[in-house]
Amino acid sequence: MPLHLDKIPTLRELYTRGVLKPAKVAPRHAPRAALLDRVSLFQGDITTLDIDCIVNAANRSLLGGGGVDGAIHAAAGPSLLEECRKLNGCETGDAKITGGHDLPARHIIHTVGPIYSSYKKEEKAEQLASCYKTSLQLVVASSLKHVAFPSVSTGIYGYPIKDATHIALNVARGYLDTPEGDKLDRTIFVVWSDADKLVYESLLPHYFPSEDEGDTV
Ligand code: AR6
Repeated sequence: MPLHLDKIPTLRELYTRGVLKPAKVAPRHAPRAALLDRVSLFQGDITTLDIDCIVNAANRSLLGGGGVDGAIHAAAGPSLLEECRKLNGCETGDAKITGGHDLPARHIIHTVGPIYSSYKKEEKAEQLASCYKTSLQLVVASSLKHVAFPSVSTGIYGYPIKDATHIALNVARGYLDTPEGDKLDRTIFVVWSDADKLVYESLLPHYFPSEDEGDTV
């Protein structure tokens, strides 16, 4: 069943319901009321979202795989693979856009996250940040208004969920604070497991504090 944008709860709704609670320590960013209506957390299948654009956690071939990539190709149908064949792959940290094919979403941005290694933490962190930043830039450059991200690299590619979530939220907050970011109406973080949902719920208030939170660090 396609899920329309107005059924996806915003951070404001999640604060009101008590799902999100103010951070216990001073948040990293100043509260910005407008962002509470423009960011969402959603638990479920990203392929059901009836929005402008969803992001795929792909591999460098862009020719499909397991995890969310497999789910997106299965739901979008074989014509997505045909379009992907023409893209000549994608570098780690970069992103390329296709149509949504049989998905309710109009477009798919395929980004390639790093395969995690604790020996190259900084390089991996830069590559993962680049996935989010490049994808957000591509959304705006394509005049799209909404985007949904899965938790890139944290499944088969093994990136620790807490570190990856800090990177995702930091890049998104930084981008949404720019004039380009102002063009985005909704950025949705999609989680699959309960454990990942808890991580997002605990970290979101540090990057997107509710209006009545105090000083930042
Ligand atoms: N909707 C939302 N999130 C999902 C879905 C879904 N339908 N299915 C899985 N997830 P992963 P990666 C979550 O492994 O780590 C593929 O083979 C999942 O629980 O899909 O970047 C590619 O071709 C996890 O939180 O992506 C690459 O080879 C998150 O999506 C490789 O896996 C990402 O997990 C990429 O690995």
